Amino acid sequence: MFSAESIKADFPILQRKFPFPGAKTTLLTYLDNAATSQKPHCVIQRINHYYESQNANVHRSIHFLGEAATACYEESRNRVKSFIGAAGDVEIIFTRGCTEAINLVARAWGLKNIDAASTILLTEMEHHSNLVPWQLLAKHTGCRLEFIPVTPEGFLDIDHIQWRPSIKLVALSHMSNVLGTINDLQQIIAQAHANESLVLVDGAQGAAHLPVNVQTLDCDFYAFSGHKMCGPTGVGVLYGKAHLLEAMDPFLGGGNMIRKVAMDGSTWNDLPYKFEAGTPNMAGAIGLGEAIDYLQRLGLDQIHAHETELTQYALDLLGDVEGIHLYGPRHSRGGIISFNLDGVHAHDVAQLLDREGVAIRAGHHCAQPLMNKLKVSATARASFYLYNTREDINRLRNALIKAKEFFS
Ligand code: 7TS
Repeated sequence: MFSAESIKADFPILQRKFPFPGAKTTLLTYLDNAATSQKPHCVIQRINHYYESQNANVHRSIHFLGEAATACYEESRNRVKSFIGAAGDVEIIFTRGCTEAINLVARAWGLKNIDAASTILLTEMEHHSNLVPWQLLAKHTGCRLEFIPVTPEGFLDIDHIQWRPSIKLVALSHMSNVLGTINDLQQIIAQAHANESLVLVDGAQGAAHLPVNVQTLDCDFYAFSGHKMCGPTGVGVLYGKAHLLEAMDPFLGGGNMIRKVAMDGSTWNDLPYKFEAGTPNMAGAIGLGEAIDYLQRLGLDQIHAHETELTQYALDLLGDVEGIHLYGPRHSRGGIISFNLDGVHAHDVAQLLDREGVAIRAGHHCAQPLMNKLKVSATARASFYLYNTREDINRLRNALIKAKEFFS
């Protein structure tokens, strides 16, 4: 039986009481999971254990610890492979995070395959991490960027796409970090492939919350971050189909990514090492492996079902608050709710909620083009994860009512 209440007990930070001015000393209601998730005890312990008994550099030292660290690091890669259903370990590249993974593709694939006659298709709901790397590539190559519009309901207007051979790549988010929309990847990928375009999925808000199988989806690249899925910061993943990664040049140069180096040139290591220059974040990758194990024990289907149920509860409860404007669709969405209160700036809402021990984010959420589309400068945003409960949503609502009274 999935119980968010007992899952909460696995997270030390959610067991602490903090002194909030409006709510006295109390537990925190953490609703900023789209920014980063909290970490369960087992992940914190795993990282401690690594540093206390296994720490050495990987892929180079044949001593006992060197081999132990390498085995743990590679085992984590294998867990990531199974987690997203990749065909092989060579398709899993450890990066610093989702942002770096997307930049890797924009550089290493983009510079080789994109020119001034090419178009890259993005969407109006992208996070800056899946927009700016393509703008940088456009500066280098002169390629065109086009955007799939977002409908007033918060869905992608796929019928609007004019497919043509110049569209070489579609890069889109799995789930919007503002609207919560879960995009219909299957449909877009089928259309893109019929047009011989590749597809990169920004899975920063996907892999943490939904079951993902990259082979069933048939996406060409899938990028995500460890810290949004109970893992540590500073580690993320780029999945790429092996034949695409093979054909790409390296992104960063240095140790580990080479086979032979001479004064006048170098050759590259095999996958995945070709894309892992320098000493990697070993503790991070191993911590991510533990986080994946934790999520799999609970079940991604169950986590997704829990968040869907919680989101419907929250949409109903918040929808009744006078003067609230909720963004995003009513269905096909995950646990991210952006909103504004009439006459109150989103930052003031977040600040007043913070006094009550309710942590949300306010701002543009690194999606300024989408804010322009919504004709707002900022929204308040509550985002849920596996440990959130109906009681958390009740606290959110009560704190919102208090904030409204304060401003009226
Ligand atoms: N893509 C999406 C859809 C995201 O939501 C984020 C982070 C990123 C990419 C970048 O991930 P990173 O781990 O490399 O930074 N989103 C947010 C957010 O919504 N609030 O803080 C970070």
